Amino acid sequence: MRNIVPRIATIQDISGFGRCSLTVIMPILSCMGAQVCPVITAILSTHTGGFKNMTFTDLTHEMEAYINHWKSLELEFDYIYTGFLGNEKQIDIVIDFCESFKRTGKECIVVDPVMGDNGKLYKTYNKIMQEKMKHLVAKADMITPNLTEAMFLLDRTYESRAFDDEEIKEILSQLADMGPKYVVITGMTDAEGIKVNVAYDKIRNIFWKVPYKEVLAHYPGTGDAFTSVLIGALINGYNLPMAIQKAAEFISLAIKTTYGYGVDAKEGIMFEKVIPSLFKNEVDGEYSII
Ligand code: PXL
Repeated sequence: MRNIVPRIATIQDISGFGRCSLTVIMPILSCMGAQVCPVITAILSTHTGGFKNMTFTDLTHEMEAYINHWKSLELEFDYIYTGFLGNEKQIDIVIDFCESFKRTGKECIVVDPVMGDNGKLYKTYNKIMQEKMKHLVAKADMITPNLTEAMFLLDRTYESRAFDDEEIKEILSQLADMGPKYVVITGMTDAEGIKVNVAYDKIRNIFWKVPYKEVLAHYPGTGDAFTSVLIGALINGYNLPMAIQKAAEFISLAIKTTYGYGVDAKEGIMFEKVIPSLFKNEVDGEYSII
């Protein structure tokens, strides 16, 4: 870490209402002790997950000058974190950003390839973006796809089923072959029917399986919260499986809390209610090498 306060550039949209992208990422990472510097790709009145008549202001044309200013300031980042991207030009800009700001080789580029869920691509995603995302993944040190995104990146058919350890390892290795040193896939089910987040550390050649308790309620923005807590935990010195566990615990707690209040799921997880849990160091639960 080169900056006194770890510095993260994050390239994301801001959706004013509905708790996703920057409105989730910035508070979580600030609480975990990072300085968050956003490159804003678009301004939406809400996320795209179900509110009628949302507004969308595309900022693609502003991004180049914005980033050029940062280049002239010779800013250095410890982490570069990218999420939801709105069009193929933005993916090119992000690839250029990663190349320009990877100055010492110590920076960690985290790509959350936000493309879809439950076996389907988001409506904003097309084939060209799906192909370009593979180039961005090749630049990443770490990727955090869900199972749907993992399958799209590998051009495999999505199947909502259990996977045995050998299949899990094969999927993780194939993604690591695309470039990243660390691969984390969320939301898989293992051969025993247990919900697991899984990971591969290519440097140490270790595969991890980190079980979590499934909460049967779906909210937008949970992927953004997961990757933010994961990065925050890594910055705070957690190892990879413990960082995954911390992120999963935070999401379960936030979902359980939100579910209890019975508010409309479109409003996202009430992470504000559980922010204090980020400050405790211990994580519970098991994880194993597979
Ligand atoms: O949480 C990912 C995300 C980010 N940004 C926007 C979205 C979504 C998911 O739906 O709609 C605008």
